[in-house]
Amino acid sequence: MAEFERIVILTGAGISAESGIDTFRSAGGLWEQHRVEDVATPEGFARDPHLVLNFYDMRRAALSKVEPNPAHEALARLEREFSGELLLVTQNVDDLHQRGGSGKVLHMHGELKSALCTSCEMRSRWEAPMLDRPPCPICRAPTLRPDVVWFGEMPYEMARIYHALETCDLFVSIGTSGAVYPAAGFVQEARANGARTLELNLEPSEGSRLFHETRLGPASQLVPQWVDEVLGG
Ligand code: BJW
Repeated sequence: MAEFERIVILTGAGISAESGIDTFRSAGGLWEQHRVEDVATPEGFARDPHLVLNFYDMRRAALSKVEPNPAHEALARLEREFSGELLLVTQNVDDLHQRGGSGKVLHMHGELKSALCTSCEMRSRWEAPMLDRPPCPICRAPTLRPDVVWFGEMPYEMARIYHALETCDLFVSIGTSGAVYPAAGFVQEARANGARTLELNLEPSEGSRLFHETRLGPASQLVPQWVDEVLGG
């Protein structure tokens, strides 16, 4: 593979699928059992906070039962050994990139292990349930919600991401369906600025035709192979 100096990687639910975390849009996936409007919108939370807090409490608790897979570990190796600039952006709210060894991960859709206080708007590291409405560690108000980005809300760190997309020479999308914006538009943004674009996915995503190259297969195989190529190993 040609030498690259600035790489942006976007990951989605597919990278964690082989660790045992359901994707959203597969049959039997996370949305299959829930209406998106009920559990992933501010309106759904306002309507039924109990349902939403319980949904996220269960997903947070389930993190202790899963482990990073070779795809997460390969991206951590890339971070350690790549001599250029690397930005790892994930849409995932799990912590498997960090536990796989990545030190710098930008969680554009938030994190299960973070709480957002709707009173003081501060974010706090959070591992416990929220269903019993515990107080905010900062302002003490019982108004915590999951620190995740729901439909209609602004994802985190967009300025930093768009700046990296404008200047990267390689954009790689791993295990995401390309169904949710703004992440689904990153490939066009990078391409418009001259980057090479590569998709690694189990099956073609909605935006596959937008990439210069698509490789199909499980992330646990494709990602370590690609990292070996980049590192010349
Ligand atoms: C494997 C594999 C294996 C399986 N190996 N691969 C019309 C046009 C444009 C935009 C909009 C529009 N109408 C509405 C919007 C905006 C809306 C949106 O995109 N809606 C769409 C439905 C069209 N977006 C928003 O509201 C966003 N905010 C926003 O736009 O703000 C305004 C703004 C303006 C300008 C700039 C910036 C912003 C917010 C979106 C928030 C999404 N939140 C969620 C929930 C997070 C919390 C939680 O986890 O509960 O994020 S929704 C859900 O989807 C979650 C995911 O991060 C996200 C993406 O899902 P992902 O990761 O792609 O998973 P799947 O399941 O879809 O796909 C899995 C993939 O893995 C598949 O491709 C498989 O093939 C693959 N796979 N096994 C490799 N082993």
